[in-house]
Amino acid sequence: MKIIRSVDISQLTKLLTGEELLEGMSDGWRSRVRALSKAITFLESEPLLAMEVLSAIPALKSPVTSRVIGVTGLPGAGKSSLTNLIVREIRKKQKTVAVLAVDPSSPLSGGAVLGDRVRMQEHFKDAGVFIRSMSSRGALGGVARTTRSAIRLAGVLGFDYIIVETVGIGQSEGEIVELADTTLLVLMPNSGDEIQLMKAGVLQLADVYIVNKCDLASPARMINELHENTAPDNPDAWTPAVIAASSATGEGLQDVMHSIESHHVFEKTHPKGYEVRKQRAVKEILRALHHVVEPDFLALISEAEQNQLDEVIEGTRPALALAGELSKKFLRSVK
Ligand SMILES: Nc1nc2c(ncn2[C@@H]2O[C@H](COP(=O)(O)OP(=O)(O)OP(=O)(O)O)[C@@H](O)[C@H]2O)c(=O)[nH]1
Ligand SMILES: [Mg+2]
Repeated sequence: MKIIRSVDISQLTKLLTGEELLEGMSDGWRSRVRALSKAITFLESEPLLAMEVLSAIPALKSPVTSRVIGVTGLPGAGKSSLTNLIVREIRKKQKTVAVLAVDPSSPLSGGAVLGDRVRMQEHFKDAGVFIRSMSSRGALGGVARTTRSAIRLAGVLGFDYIIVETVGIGQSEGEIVELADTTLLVLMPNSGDEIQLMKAGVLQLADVYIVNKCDLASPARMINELHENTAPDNPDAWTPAVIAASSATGEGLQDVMHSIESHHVFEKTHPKGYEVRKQRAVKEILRALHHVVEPDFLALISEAEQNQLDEVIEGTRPALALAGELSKKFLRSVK
């Protein structure tokens, strides 16, 4: 497949939809999965082309029905171990699942990636499970752009679930909330740092809070703190689930599965759920708009008078003022 660098979009589409098989492959599904993996490699190396590829893939015009579940939390909280168990439950119901493990750290560390391999190895041979580690490699637009594109591509294959594991608490978690239909935050008992964050309101982002490793320490204090700090102000809004769990013993797993399902039903049927999905869509469109016009605006900025740029650099002209002028220029040019 020659999609690395020179993008043959129509071929990529055929490979992803199974209309064409990869050379030497006879199994349609496995060929599609391999094509997906190659396409993600391409996205990682050429994130700026992602939008172009995505908007050109006709299959994307058909509805993408995969449910996207974000799993986030600090390093070592047990995200991969828990994901492994969730994948097992999904497979018991004969549903398919793609796992995208996003490592925002240096591609050289490889720590989390290795962890994913070990933690999820029981599923590597299962054709109904696609597991892929992704590194952001300092990509322009960050983890979010590549991940978002990878989710869309996996959606073309029609996975029932797409699980996105990301390390973080705070900023990157904000990103995952925008990408996922349901976000799980995996915490550890007795983590003073996390309790501090919670008090600062940083944690009011997830839909399901999981205090993992409760086989090692009592989760009681953390659970109480979570109940106190995550209750919504609006009684109509989704009340986040707070669950004590252990990926070592399987405790709490059924509650996690149940909460994922309840949250899905809430988003699909409750008026507030509609609001949340609408806000997510608006944000996604805004981001997409940004990506669409970015090349034109970069060109405009490079064409701007040197003295105008210098004024912004020196702080004598607000960037916002120049941006206003450039956008007027842009609008005149399209008229
Ligand atoms: N005792 C106990 N150990 C656990 C539990 N969950 C995970 N672990 C262990 O904690 C370590 C980290 O687990 P991972 O699942 O790799 O955690 P992670 O959040 O995916 O880690 P990163 O991807 O590196 O951020 C591993 O040694 C696991 O075996 C648990 O519930 N109980
Ligand atoms: Mg992990």
